[in-house]
Formats: sequence, structure tokens, C-alpha cells
Amino acid sequence: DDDTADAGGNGGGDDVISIGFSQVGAESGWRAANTKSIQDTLTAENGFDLSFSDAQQKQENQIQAIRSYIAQGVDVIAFSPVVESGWDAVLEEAKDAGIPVILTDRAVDSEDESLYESFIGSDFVLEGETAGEWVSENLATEPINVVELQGTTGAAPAIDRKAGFEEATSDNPNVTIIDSQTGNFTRSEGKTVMEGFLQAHDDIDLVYAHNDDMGLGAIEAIEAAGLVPGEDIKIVTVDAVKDGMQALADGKINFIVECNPLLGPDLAEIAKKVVAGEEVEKRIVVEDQSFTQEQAVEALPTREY
Ligand code: GYE
Repeated sequence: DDDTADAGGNGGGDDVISIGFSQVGAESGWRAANTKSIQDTLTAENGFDLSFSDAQQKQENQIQAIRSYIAQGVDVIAFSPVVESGWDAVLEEAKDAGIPVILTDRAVDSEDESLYESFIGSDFVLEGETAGEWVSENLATEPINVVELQGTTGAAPAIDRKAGFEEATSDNPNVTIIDSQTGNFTRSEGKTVMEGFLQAHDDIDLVYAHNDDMGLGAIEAIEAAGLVPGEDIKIVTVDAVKDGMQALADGKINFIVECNPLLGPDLAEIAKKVVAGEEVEKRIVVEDQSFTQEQAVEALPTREY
């Protein structure tokens, strides 16, 4: 409502915001929904000129993309850092070039908070705690052996979801994590790692997967081993994307903690404020819910992602 273009002539220049976005990759259903939200929001209609790149889960590709956005002289750089550490140098370069940076989804572990304007994303420790509390209360009333499918090594959601789960189950002596490996947040690696777990252990009661996709891969491995997912081996995951929610409603997953991927609208708002020189919140925490099987059946028909 404040920019009906075309006042003719003018000296104000156009107020299109050029923004470079470096995405982690295309590893999961969550990521696909997140990419769609960003691309659907940062449109020409909404006043943006978006350059989007996919780093295929490699930090070096993200650093390269960020450097090229700096060279292009975009108005804003936004990215979802694949891992937490190792960003200071390139963030300094952006700062020296006077280009503001907004983090979405995943955090960096930089000590210097002046290297970015704002971080928009979920509280991953809380997600892990929510999963751990549900397990502790609902499944660990007797001793259970847990295998953990971790997200990408060094990624904030992998570190934090592990820590949160351990914290929430630490006071319950019935919970034993007998194995834990990365499945890189993908369905195929979730399946492969689960196959290995099933070969190594004949006493697995629960899979805790850091995302739905790895849980869905684990379902395939469990079924191939002649066992019933959700019954013989219980499954708890994080994300609550469509395929995960369907498996939960079908009884193959037992509980899912949501992680909302629709970050486009918040990113658009913060980017506009930053470019206008307005103050922005340093940390915007996205609120998440959680779902039991019954709740998934109810929620599925109106689910957006
Ligand atoms: O949970 C997973 C994705 O960073 C929160 O990345 C995101 C995670 C999400 O690959 O599915």
C-alpha cells in the first residue's frame, strides 16, 4: 500500500530489493516446502528481485554463492547455513561491503552478532526436548533401546535436536540410546543407516529421527526386515511435512514434533525493514506444535505443507 509504482520521472530510484538467497540443498520434504515459501514470497510483485542458489549441502558452495552475491552488490543476502561453524570470514566480507545478512532456518556459531541482522527460525533444542518428553512419558515406562538418526553433521538442527532429546530423557533410566549415526537428513541415507542398525542390534524399540525423511527411510528398512514400523519398532521424528504426517496418520510413525518451514513471509518483512534502515529483532523464533497419530488424522486435510 505504500508503493504504487509509476509516479513518473522521479528521482527516488526504484525500490525493488535485490536479494541473494543461498539455500542448503534439496535434501528433504521440509527443504522443498521452505524453498517454495521463499520463492513464492520474494517475488517481483512483492518488490523483490531474487537470486536463488542451491548449495547441495556443501558449505563451500554456500560460501561461493555468498561471495558472488557480494560481487553483484545485492541489497540483502540471506542464507540457511548448512553447518554452524566457519562463517566469520565470509560474513566479514559482506559486512565490509555494507551488505546486510539475514539468517533463516539454521544458526551460525559466530561470537560476533554484528555479522548478521536477524536470525529467523525454530528452536531446535525445544523440538528435541518435546520429542524426548513424549518418549519418556509414553514409551519409556519400561526399559527401551533407542537408535538415533542424526541430521547433517555439524548442522544446528542435528546438534540441537540431539542435545534436547538427551536432556529431556536424561532423568529416565529406562531410556538407553544404543546407537546414533548421521543420515544426512535424507530418506535414502536414513534407510541405509537403519539397515545397518537392524543388522547390528536385535533389540531396537525406538527410532528417534531428526527429520521425517530419515524416519520414512527407516520405515522402508524396518518393513524390508519383516517388522512392523510403529508397532515392533516405534518411530518419533521432527518436521511434520505431508509424507511424515501421512505415515503418522497411518500408524507407521508414533509422534512428530513440527518444524514450520514457511519462513518466506518473515524473511520478506525483515528484509524490507533492514533495507529501510529500521530496527529488527535479532532473533525471531518460529512457533511449532507436535502431533500424535490421532492429531495427524485430524490435521492432515488442511495441512499447508
Ligand atoms: O528439519 C530437515 C531439513 O534445517 C530445520 O533441514 C531444517 C532441517 C529440517 O533437511 O528436514
